[in-house]
Amino acid sequence: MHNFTFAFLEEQIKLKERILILTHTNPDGDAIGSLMAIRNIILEKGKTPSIFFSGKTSCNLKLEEESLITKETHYNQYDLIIIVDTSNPKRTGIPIPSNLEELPETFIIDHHLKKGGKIEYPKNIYYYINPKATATCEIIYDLLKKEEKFFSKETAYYLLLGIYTDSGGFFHSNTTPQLLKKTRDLLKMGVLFKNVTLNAFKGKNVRVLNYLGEKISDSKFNPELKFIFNTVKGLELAKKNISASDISGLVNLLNMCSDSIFSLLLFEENNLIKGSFRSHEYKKIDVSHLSRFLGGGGHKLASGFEVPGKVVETYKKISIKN
Ligand SMILES: [Mn+2]
Repeated sequence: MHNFTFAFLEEQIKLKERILILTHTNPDGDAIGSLMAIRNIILEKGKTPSIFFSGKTSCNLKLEEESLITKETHYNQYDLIIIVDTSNPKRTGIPIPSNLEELPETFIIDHHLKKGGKIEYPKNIYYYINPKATATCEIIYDLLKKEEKFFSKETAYYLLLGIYTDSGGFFHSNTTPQLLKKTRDLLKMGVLFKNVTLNAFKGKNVRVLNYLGEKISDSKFNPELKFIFNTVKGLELAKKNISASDISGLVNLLNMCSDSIFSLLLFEENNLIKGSFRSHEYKKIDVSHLSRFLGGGGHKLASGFEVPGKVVETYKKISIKN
């Protein structure tokens, strides 16, 4: 689903002077990779765009990248905005007007579908959304290749960072033969694979490993519905000086269980519960149905939702107290 070509985006970049690139808060490897890839592409055209993101990142950010972030910023300081890896401008961490028409010309490149799967944007917002793509970086790669655009080795590095992290290091079922072919092409450009893997996943310290161990050993299995789950509380993490991104792989670790058809992790903080579901292709369940039922969204094998309240667990039941 798209209403622009890369050539059109390039034209707009040429015409505009004040360009801002945004991504979702707590950016992952694909968010950072796609943001930096677009930044490089614009730099190579002789313009210096501003970049902004907020929160903690789950990939190892180089200090150089962190130092590039624009501090406080407002949309009316720009005449072109590019948003990557989220189709919801409100998830970018900058104040967004309730009427999106007030935004300057904005381009969205993403692989997530909004709740309900509908795309409704005013005319000043152009979108390129492909929910079949493994990563936003894969979409950018496809756009560049399709329109035969040149891109540098540095851009290729960032594209591979996003592809590698959003496929779980080629471990998740979204690792398609086409994705591996694209990876081969990027590596052929001279990208060092060890740099990608080093920057993609943080090493875990003893404190974090012990905590993950605790959460695996006291995870619960529901024998009737055949799912494995656990709850993590923000306060508990703060006491142990562990960040939410340190344990972002926990739901995948629970999903290693072959007795369950899916794993569920509930993260409770400030009277808000964020739930994550994971499954595997062989388990034959579409967890996006579950998260949609709870007002969220996502993919067949990885989805999530948010509900206000606190988790109340009893032996047989998990309920939510407001
Ligand atoms: Mn992504």
